[in-house]
Amino acid sequence: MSASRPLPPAVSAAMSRRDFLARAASGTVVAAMGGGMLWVLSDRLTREAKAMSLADGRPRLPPGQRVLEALRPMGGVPGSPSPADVKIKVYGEVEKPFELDWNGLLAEPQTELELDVHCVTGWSLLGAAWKGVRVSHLAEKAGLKKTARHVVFEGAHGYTANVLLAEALAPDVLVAHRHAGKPLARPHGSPVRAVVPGLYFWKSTKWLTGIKFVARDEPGYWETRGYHNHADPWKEERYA
Ligand SMILES: Nc1nc2c(c(=O)[nH]1)N[C@H]1C(S)=C(S)[C@@H](COP(=O)(O)O)O[C@H]1N2
Ligand SMILES: [Mo]
Repeated sequence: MSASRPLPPAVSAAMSRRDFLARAASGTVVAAMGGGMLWVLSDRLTREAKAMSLADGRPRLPPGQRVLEALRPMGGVPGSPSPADVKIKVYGEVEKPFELDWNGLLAEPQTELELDVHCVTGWSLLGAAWKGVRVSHLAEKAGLKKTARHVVFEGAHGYTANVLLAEALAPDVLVAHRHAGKPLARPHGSPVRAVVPGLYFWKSTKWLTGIKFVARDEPGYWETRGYHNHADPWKEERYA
């Protein structure tokens, strides 16, 4: 929606005319509504990101993406919100499978990173803080077998997402419990989610219950429903 077009009534109710004009003047546009909330894509942030490159030369913003100002909840069936119910199985092609509860997760070495995430629906959130434990650390702790080739991130109610082992072991792949300086919000996977910033965001399983290392690939929830098995945003691997 362009900033110069009149707003639908529900949108004008959610954002005052003054706020809207200020946003329009600063180069942001109203993007979408969901659950009575307004999500704002920023033309200015999108322009700025388009001028940036990653260390390896790829553009910072993958093709076909626009920059969102804050994380947008994309749905899914939540698991228990209680830290007391956290139980993350680390298992499969490993010598020493184990389970992490909430205190166990917090007792592992913590990593804080500013990451970019890219949703297949076309929004990206750049440089927000995420805190948690590296998947590579958990793999090492479990004694990864040479037979492991893929990782399945398992969530509540049977949600799964598959990631190539080498990509899951990248240093920016986290089992995260904090975002933007706060505990994860409920719609974003509280208490614990995976964050796999190199791939479209559906790979980042919320309400995480398991990390399964497998020898043979196991396409997950969206990968068996028409989405690309790999999901590289820079190759626009959106749909199969
Ligand atoms: N357990 C679980 N994890 C999930 C999903 C889900 O439905 N269930 N949806 C995925 C999809 S499609 C996206 S785009 C992201 C959205 O994360 P967000 O709601 O924090 O933006 O979570 C992913 N992780
Ligand atoms: Mo999604």
